[in-house]
Formats: sequence, structure tokens, C-alpha cells
Amino acid sequence: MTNSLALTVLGRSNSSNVQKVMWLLDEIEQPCVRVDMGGEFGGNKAADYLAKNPNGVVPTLIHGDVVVWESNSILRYLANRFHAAGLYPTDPVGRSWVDRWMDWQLSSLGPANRTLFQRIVRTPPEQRRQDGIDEARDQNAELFRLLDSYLERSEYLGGASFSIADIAVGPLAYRWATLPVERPRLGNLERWYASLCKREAFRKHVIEIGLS
Ligand SMILES: N[C@@H](CCC(=O)N[C@@H](CS)C(=O)NCC(=O)O)C(=O)O
Repeated sequence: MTNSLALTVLGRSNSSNVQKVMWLLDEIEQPCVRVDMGGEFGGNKAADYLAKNPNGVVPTLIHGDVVVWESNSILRYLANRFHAAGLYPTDPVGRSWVDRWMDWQLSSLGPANRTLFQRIVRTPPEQRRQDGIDEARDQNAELFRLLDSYLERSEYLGGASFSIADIAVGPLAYRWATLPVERPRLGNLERWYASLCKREAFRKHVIEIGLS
């Protein structure tokens, strides 16, 4: 039985892409072993890691003899494999909303959010440049404003119920809510974010890890 095989996640707990996977595994109550990899732990450029994930980035999921990389693809694999249709709708329209916000996270929000994060958290205070931080903050504000206006008419990213799209965007929303920058008031975004904060798995794998 494929579903009874052990699940292993390779990746450090402070990576937003690893956090998504750990959060979903918790939501679907699938135990897993997480092995620190990447960042200060290294190992992600070693030959045995590259044989599993040629990109040399984290996370990588191992499920029996199945290996999956790309965090959003891992979310889709897990939702499909463990029949979590509530988290990944099977009807084409519902699924397309979930897919498009996941793609948006990967292509639009992810790069802008990473730039802001790196210019603050991963840059020593004496090397930080305010103009670079302000530029990245403005890009994030514009993207979160777009999300806010969508959330005016939708409870969650995929529609009326929580889905893997919320999981893909959630760790970046945490960074946006927490980084020391000025943010516009976005009421719909705040309402959605507050609903994530009520979820134990989000608190455990994202909030309690903090920014590092
Ligand atoms: N698109 C990839 C991006 C993965 C990625 O960039 N991971 C970062 C951490 S968030 C990484 O591995 N950085 C190198 C490191 O941690 O050493 C995914 O979603 O899985």
C-alpha cells in the first residue's frame, strides 16, 4: 500500500517552501520525518541529494520509491495521493482557482517576497539599504493589494473553503505581516490571514519557527 509508506521531507524548517509541505502533512495527519538540509545545514549540493533533486534546493519529498521536488508540486502530489479532495478540488473550475493562486505564488509573489526577506533578514544591519528595502516593500504591497481585492469576494484563495493554495501563500503572508516594514491596511487580507492563524498546523510550522 503506497499510502502506508514512510514519508521523508528533506529541508530546513525555516524555508517557506519546506514549511508549506510540513503544514499540509500536518493538516492531513500524515506523520513524516524531516531531515535538516540546505542553508546552514548544507548537503543540498551533494551528489546524493542532486540525484534526488537536480535543482539542489529544498524541499524534496521521499515517499517509498517516489521522489518529488518543487514545493507546490509536492502539495499537489500529497493532496492527490492522500485523497484530500477538500484541499484540492476535483471540479475543473474550483481546481483552476487553486492552481492559479499557487502559480501566482511561485511566479509573482514568491520572488518579490524573497527579495524583501533577503534584504532585511539575510542582510547584516550595517549592510541594509533602505532604498532597496522600500522598493521591495512597494512590490509586495502591490501584490498583496491585488490579493486583498480578490479576497473581498472570496473567503479563501480557492473559494469558500481552505485549500492548498492558502498553504502555498500562507508562509509568505506571515513574512509580510511580520517583517519590520510599513504596510497598507488591507482588511480582506487581514481577515484571511487571521483565519490562517487559527490553524494549529500554521502556527506550529510557520509562526513558531519565526523569521531567520
Ligand atoms: N521553486 C522551488 C524553490 C525552492 C527554493 O528556492 N528553496 C530554497 C529555500 S526556500 C533553497 O533551497 N535555498 C538554498 C538553501 O536552502 O541552501 C520550490 O518551490 O520548491
